Amino acid sequence: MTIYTKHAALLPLGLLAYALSANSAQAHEDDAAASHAMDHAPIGVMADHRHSKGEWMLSYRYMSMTMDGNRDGRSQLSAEDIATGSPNRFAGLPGQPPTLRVVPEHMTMDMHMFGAMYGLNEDVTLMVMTSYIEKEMHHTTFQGGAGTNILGTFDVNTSGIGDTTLGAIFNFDSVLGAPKPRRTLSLTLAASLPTGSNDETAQILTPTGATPSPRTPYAMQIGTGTFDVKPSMTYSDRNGKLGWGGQLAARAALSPNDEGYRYGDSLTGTAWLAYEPRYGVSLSARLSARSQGRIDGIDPEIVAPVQTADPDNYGGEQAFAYIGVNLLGQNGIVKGHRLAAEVGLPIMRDLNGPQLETDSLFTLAWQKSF
Ligand SMILES: [Cu+2]
Repeated sequence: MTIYTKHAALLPLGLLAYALSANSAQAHEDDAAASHAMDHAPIGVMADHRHSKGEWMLSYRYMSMTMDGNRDGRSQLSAEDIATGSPNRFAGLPGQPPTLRVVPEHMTMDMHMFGAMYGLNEDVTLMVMTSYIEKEMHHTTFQGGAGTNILGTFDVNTSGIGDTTLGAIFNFDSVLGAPKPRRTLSLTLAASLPTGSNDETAQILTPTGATPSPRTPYAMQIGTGTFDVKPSMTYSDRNGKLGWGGQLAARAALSPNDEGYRYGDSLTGTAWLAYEPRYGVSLSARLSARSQGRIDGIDPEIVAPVQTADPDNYGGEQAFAYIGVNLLGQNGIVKGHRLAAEVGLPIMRDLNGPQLETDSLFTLAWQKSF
């Protein structure tokens, strides 16, 4: 619950901006050329909009994800279920028990994402995005090779610069036929570059009580180590105070990384509705669904009786529902600044498990064009 306390403390910033900008709002209401809060998709959607020729945008997003408890497929598993019933793929190697004896029970990921966009012309917007990522995973270690005696618990923390995305967003509005002022269709072609590390190490507690510091499992690495292609297609439209849109986005690694593996390909679809109760404010509801494959290949340095060390325990199908708000400041120091927040909760999780399940997603962001 501490994570919600932290987020709740940030929300007054948005309300402050709203209060400061609440005056001359009416003046822009009927101006078709004016920027609207809903010109941007809900903030959890990336590469959703374009910029005019010569226009820059800088952005900062704080994104947080919490995971608590495990599941396999759609069924939840307790730590004891996993310690006694989930086979260890490394069983038979020296010191490796027949079942998983170290169980991740809780994880948080905090991401600070920095982005820039630039309108090359009316048809092409360039973008670059990178991040600083912090991960924490809490584990329980069961004693020896069998039974449910708990030996102890330990936390693993990793952090660092994440992978970097470079891309271009192309204007495909004309595909939709006769132009409408607020209707857009964009095709994004982007590449993810492996600027994040994938050889992080951390101290662990083994079932025998040893405390070595091996390479951490895949889930605790910061980068993918691979060059990925990330195409996406985004549609948006509006009519008066109501807006809607959708995006289909894929990601695929071109080849295995230096350690011998690549993350599974993913496909994400999302659709949203937005409502503008007053100028400068947009409220949104969004659904997303994502499918991702297992890790392909294996890092030979990652060997441990823990689910996260098994490349097969990655990927699956998940769907989330979100509510969000976009604010576009009107006056004084917030004029032209965008603030946005979005909270997501799971509605379906079918995981290649045992795997930690995602329980909440949160994004808070600032954007400014000039
Ligand atoms: Cu932008």
